[in-house]
Amino acid sequence: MNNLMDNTESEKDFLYKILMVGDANVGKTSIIKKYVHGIFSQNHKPTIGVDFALKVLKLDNNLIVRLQIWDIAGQERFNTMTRVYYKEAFAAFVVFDASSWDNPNTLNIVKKWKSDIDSKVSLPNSDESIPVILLANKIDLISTDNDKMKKLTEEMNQFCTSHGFSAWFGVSAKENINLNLAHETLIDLIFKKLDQINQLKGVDNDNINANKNLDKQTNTIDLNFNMENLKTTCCD
Ligand code: G3D
Ligand code: MG
Repeated sequence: MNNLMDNTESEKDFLYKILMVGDANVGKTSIIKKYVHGIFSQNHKPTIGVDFALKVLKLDNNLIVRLQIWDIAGQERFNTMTRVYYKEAFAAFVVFDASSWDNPNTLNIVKKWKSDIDSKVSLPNSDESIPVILLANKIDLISTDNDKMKKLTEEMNQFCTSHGFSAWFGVSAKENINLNLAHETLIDLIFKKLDQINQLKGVDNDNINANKNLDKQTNTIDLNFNMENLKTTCCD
C-alpha cells in the first residue's frame, strides 16, 4: 500500500523524569546548568531540597524526548525525603568528584547513593530497577595526569560491574566534557529497558513508556502527592 497515511508516522513525544544525585559539592547543579542552559557559573547558591530543569531533545523527525532532571541536594542523603523525590523516575545519575576519587570514602558514598536508589524506586508500573549511570565529574582537574586517569578507568570499569551501574563517564561541567554522551546513553538505556519490559509483557504499553503526570512544557512539576505547592525552577 502506498497512501499518505502510510508515510505519515505519528510523532512520539516522551517525558522522562531523571535523577541527579550525589553528595553536596560534587557538581550536580553545575552539570545540569551546563547541559540544559549551556552555562557554567561559580558561586551559585547551594541547592536546597530539590530543583528541576527541562531539556528537550528532538532525536529524529518523529521523536521528541523531554528530560525532566531533578537536582537533589546532597544533604538530602538517605533521609526520608529521597523516596518522595525518586518517585516515578526512569533513570538516575550518581555523581562524585573525580578529583577526590582516591579518598576511600568517595566510593563508599557512591555505593550508598546507589543502594538508596535501588531500594526506593523501580520503573513505573514494573519491578525493574531503573538504569543508573555513574558520573566522575570535575575530570578537568585530573585529565592531564595520565597515571591517575588510567587507574581511575580501571577501577571504575570494575566498580560499575560489581555495583550494578549501567555505565560510567568522566565528565566536566566546567569544560563540557561528555555531558551530551552521558545523557544520550541514559536515554538509550531507558529505551532498551522499556523495550525489554514491553516484550516480556507482550504489549506496547504506552503507560509505562513515559511519565504522564509531569508538565511537558515547563520545568514546573505536578508532584501529585503531598507537595502540591512545591513549584520551582532550576538553578537560579
Ligand atoms: P552540587 O550541586 O553537587 O552541590 P555544585 O555542586 O554544582 O554547586 O558545584 C560545587 C563546586 O564545584 C562549585 O565550586 C563548582 O564551580 C565546582 N564544579 C562543578 N563542576 C565542576 C567541574 O566540572 N570542574 C571543576 N573544576 N569544578 C566544578 P564553587 O567554588 O563555586 O563552590
Ligand atoms: Mg546543587
